[in-house]
Formats: sequence, C-alpha cells, structure tokens
Amino acid sequence: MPLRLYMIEDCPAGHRAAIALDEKKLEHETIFFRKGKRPKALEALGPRAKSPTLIDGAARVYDSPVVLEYLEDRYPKRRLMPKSPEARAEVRMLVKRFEEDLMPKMYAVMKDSGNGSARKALEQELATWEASFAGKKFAVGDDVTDADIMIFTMFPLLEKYASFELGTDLPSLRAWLARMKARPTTKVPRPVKADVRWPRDARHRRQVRSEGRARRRRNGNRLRRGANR
Ligand SMILES: N[C@@H](CCC(=O)N[C@@H](CS)C(=O)NCC(=O)O)C(=O)O
Repeated sequence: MPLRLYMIEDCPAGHRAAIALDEKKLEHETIFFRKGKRPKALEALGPRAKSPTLIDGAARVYDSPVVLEYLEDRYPKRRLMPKSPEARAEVRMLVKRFEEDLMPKMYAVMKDSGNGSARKALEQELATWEASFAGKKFAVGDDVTDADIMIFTMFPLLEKYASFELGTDLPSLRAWLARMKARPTTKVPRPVKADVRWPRDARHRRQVRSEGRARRRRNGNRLRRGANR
C-alpha cells in the first residue's frame, strides 16, 4: 500500500509533508479533510493526529517536523538533511528559530486587524533572516533541507491571505524564495473534489482511487519533467 498523507488544504504543516514526500519521490495518496472534521482514522490516534498525519505501513506519524524526521530516517536515499553533525545541528537550530521567532509573526500578519504593527514586527524579524541567508543558495548549504521546507510553506499563505511579499530590501531571501518556488515539488497541494469527503462507500472509494491514480500520474510527469531540467 502506498504511503497515505492526511492533510487540510492550505495547511502549511501538511504542505511540508507533501514537499518532503515529493522531494524523496515517494509514491503516496493524499486524503484532504476539513478543519474540525478529522477522519475517523485520525480520531483513533488521539487529538494530536492533525494535518499532517502520515500512515506508512505500521507507522502513524504526525506533527510536521516529526513527519519530516521520520521520512528522513525511513527513506534516506534522497536526503533532506546534510551529512555532517554540524550542518544537521544547524538545520535543527534554524527550524527551532523559525518555529519560535518567525512563524508566530507570520501568523500574526494573517490575523492582523489592519493597524500595520504585525507587518512591522515581521519585517524586522525578516531582516535578521536576510542576514542569515546572505550568500547562501539554501538555508544550510547548496541543497534543500528540512529547514527550507519548514520555512518555505508559510510564504504561499502570506501571499494568498495577507498579500505579503518580501521587500526589495531582502534580496537574499527573495532569491531563496524564487529558488524554492521553482522546484516542481513545492506547489501547494490542492484536493480534487472526491478528496474532501471521507470515502463512505465502494463507489466513492473507487472514485477516490481513480482520481488519486490520475493525480499521481500527473505528479509523476511533473516530477520527471523537473528532474530532466
Ligand atoms: N504543530 C503541528 C500543527 C498541526 C496543525 O495544527 N494542523 C492544523 C491545520 S494547519 C490542523 O490539523 N487543525 C485541525 C484541527 O485542529 O482539528 C504540525 O506542525 O504539524
């Protein structure tokens, strides 16, 4: 059975898992659900099994950083973590800094009542990240790592829900974002109609499966095109 990813549309945490699966070229099925309507399979795992939750054989894994770690441990062939302990520590420190310092300010901009203070706080925070990204292709070295994936997934949301774009005073971050967007793996996953309902009957399950196959074929073609670039 292919891996199964449960996620909510426009959930940055779910998007991270989807990117890692595509970067690692792992065949998978994505089941979308709506906020507040977790499928029974997730409810059975307890309240922390949200978007994303990954089912892989006997493994049930949730919480996006843990899902990324699991995929790296279980499928190390296409690496999303550097080899050296120093660089691995750097990735983890950036992820922590992102979660504690940057992500809350990004969410604040999306919830902002409009007085502009959240935007100002985010711009000030991003200036510190501009310094960290100066002269770098990706967050840590020349290859995409979990740090890039974690950070990247907030930007499509900021653009969509807060019309927030990186300013021209952040050239290193802008170049990094453009590099991330250009990857065939980073497109925001969208459900096909059948995905958003929990499969209830045999006919519906067949429909979900056939749409899943069509999507995987499309994704496969997209990934192959990307790989041949
Ligand atoms: N820290 C978790 C956050 C997961 C999370 O809160 N996901 C939200 C959507 S972005 C969710 O599934 N909410 C549904 C619910 O709370 O019922 C992670 O990184 O995976």
